[in-house]
Amino acid sequence: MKRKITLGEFIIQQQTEYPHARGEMSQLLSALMVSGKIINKAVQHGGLNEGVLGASGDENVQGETQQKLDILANNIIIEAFEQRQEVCGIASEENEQVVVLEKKYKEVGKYVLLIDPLDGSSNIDVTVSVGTIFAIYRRVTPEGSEAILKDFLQPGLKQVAAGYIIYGSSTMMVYSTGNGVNGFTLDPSSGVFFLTHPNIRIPETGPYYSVNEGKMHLFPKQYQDYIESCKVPKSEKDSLVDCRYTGSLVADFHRSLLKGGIYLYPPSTFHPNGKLRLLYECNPLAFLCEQAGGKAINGEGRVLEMQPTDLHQRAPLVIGSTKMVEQFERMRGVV
Ligand code: P6P
Repeated sequence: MKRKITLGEFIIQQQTEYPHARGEMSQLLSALMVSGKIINKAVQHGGLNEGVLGASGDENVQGETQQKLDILANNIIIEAFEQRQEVCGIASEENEQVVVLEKKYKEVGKYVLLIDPLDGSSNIDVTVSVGTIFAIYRRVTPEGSEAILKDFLQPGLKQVAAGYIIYGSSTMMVYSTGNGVNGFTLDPSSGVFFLTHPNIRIPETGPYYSVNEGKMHLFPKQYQDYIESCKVPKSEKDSLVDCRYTGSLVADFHRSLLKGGIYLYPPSTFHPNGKLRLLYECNPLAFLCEQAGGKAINGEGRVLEMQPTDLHQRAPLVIGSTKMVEQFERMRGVV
């Protein structure tokens, strides 16, 4: 049987489709692949690595407890790009300000990278899947100058690539450069990512809804009505929709992407704009979801059309199978 193609081979194949490509995007994706392998090793070893698990004792810019692995994953990615010249700056959940990469080379890159280095990290100590989320944009300021905030505060529609690496029962890298979504599974014995999920399409409906029902009483009525509608089949023919919620966005989104379903992080009295960050959580997943034929809204309109005003701003998120998101919209008479 012919072997599956590797992520590296796939990236090169994709590059040949852009005759003028200079290979920078290929190099950038390869750097993320390498970072993912190193982070995967730290995550999979968990408690075996003395002192790697648990909280760091510090808080991130959001005032949330930083896990030691959050900081480790963040450093792994930043260090990977400090050695290269494709990216002129990085914005991270773990850094209050953008990280401007030195002009170590004759020029700095034409791309900026936005990351949640280890989303769901509070789950690590209990061995629940976690993930790295990334978004890539072309800079909007002149090449050669230092990256500035304006390079990062771009609408999600401007993403040139986005994806995630999920560290779960297996480790996968799922990404899109705007021509569909493909998934690659890491073979631990060889350290190679192989194409296992070509051209992923999200089912137009699915068997799961994913939301933290413990906060149901805090949600706006539209969200409460939709969640209740998932529990009451409209008729005998309607299959029941089950609840699945891991508390790890990447894991909950990955399930919806492959099986069909909907994930909701609503606004609430605690989080008037939801808890998830627009730039490095909502936008990259919304890009992937739309590329796979799904829908992603902020409760009002398309996530990708939002004009960011702050690096760490939050946004409500309703994302997944198109028919389920449209059912949510009908609860407010939108569709
Ligand atoms: P809650 C993890 O902190 C995260 O950002 C997402 O990965 C996850 O979906 C969400 O928060 C969980 O938040 O309020 O349900 O615990």
